[in-house]
Amino acid sequence: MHVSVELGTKEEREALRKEKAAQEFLQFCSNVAKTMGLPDEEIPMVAKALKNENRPAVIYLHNAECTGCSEAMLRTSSPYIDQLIFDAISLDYHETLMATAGEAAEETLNKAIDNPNGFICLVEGSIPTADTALYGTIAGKSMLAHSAHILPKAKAIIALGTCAAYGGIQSAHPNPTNSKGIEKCFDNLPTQVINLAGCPPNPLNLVGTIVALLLNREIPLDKVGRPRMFYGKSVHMLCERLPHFKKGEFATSFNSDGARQGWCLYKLGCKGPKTFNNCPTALYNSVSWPIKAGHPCIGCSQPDFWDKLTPFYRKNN
Ligand code: FSX
Ligand code: SF4
Ligand code: F3S
Repeated sequence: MHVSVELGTKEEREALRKEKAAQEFLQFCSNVAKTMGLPDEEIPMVAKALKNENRPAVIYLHNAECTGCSEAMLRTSSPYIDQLIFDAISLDYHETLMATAGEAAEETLNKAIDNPNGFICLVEGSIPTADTALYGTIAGKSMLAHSAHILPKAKAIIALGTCAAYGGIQSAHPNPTNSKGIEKCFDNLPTQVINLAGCPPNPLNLVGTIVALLLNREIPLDKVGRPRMFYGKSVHMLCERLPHFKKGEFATSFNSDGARQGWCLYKLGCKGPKTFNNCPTALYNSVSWPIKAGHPCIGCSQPDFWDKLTPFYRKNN
C-alpha cells in the first residue's frame, strides 16, 4: 500500500511547486546553453528566448518516416516539450499531434502559411519521388507537391532527422520509391536547410536550433548541412570509452568481460569514429546514449548510413 502525506497549506505547496518548476526550467536552459556551446553568462538569454512573447509560428510536416523524431521529442522528460510548444513556439500545424482533421486541418495549414510574420518549417521524413510521387500522399496531394507548396514560403527550414536530411531508411538501396532528403528534392528553397541528423535526432539539438533562430544568431553548418555547434566533433572523440580505445582494450563479444567492464566497442562494429554527433555530451533525456547503454554507434547521423555503414555489427579492423 502506498501512503502519501502532503505537508503545508495549499498555498505553500503551490509556491513550492512553482519554485521547483522555475529551478527545472533554469536547469533545462543551462543544458540547452551547454549543448549550444554557450558560456554560463548566456543562460539568461536562452531563458528569455524560450519565454519569448512573440512566439514564432511553426509548421511541422510529416513525410515518409517512422515518426520516431516526434516520438523522441514527445517522450522527453527534459527538454519539456510542453514548454517548447506553449512558451517558445506556436506549433500551428502538426499532422500527428493536432486535434483537427480533414478540411479543418487544411484550413489551419493555409492560415499558418499566410501568417504575416512568416513561419519556421520543421520537416520530418524523406520524400518519395518515383512514379509521379504517388507513394506518399497527404490530403490528396503527394508529399512532394505538399512540400513544394509550403517550403519556398518558409523563413527557416529545419530537416528533423536523418530521413528529412538525407533520405534515411526509405532511400536505402534499392530505394524503390526514389525517396530523397528535402534538399535533394528542391532547388528553389529560400534558405539553406538546417539538417538535424540522427535517427532519431536529439530533441536538445532541436531546442538549441530554435533558440539560435529566436536570438537571430548565425548557425554555421558543416558540409552536409548540420549545425557545427552540435555535430562539430565525432562521437568517438567525445566517447567515454575513448581511454579504452587508446589502451587497446576492446570488447570482443557482447557477452565478454570487456563488454561488462565498459571497454571500447570498435571490434563489435562501432561507427563512432566515422560519425559526427554530440550524443555522448548531450545525452538523451539527460540520462544515457547508445554506447553508454552498451551498444555500438551505428552512425545514424551520417548521410546514407544504411548503405555505407552496414552491416552494423561487422568487425572493424
Ligand atoms: Fe524515424 Fe523520423 Fe529515424 Fe527517420 O526519425 S527515428 S526513421 S530519422 O524521420 O521518424
Ligand atoms: Fe570510439 Fe566507439 Fe570505442 Fe567509443 S566505443 S571509443 S566511439 S570506437
Ligand atoms: Fe546515432 Fe551513434 Fe548517436 S547511432 S544516436 S549517432 S551514438
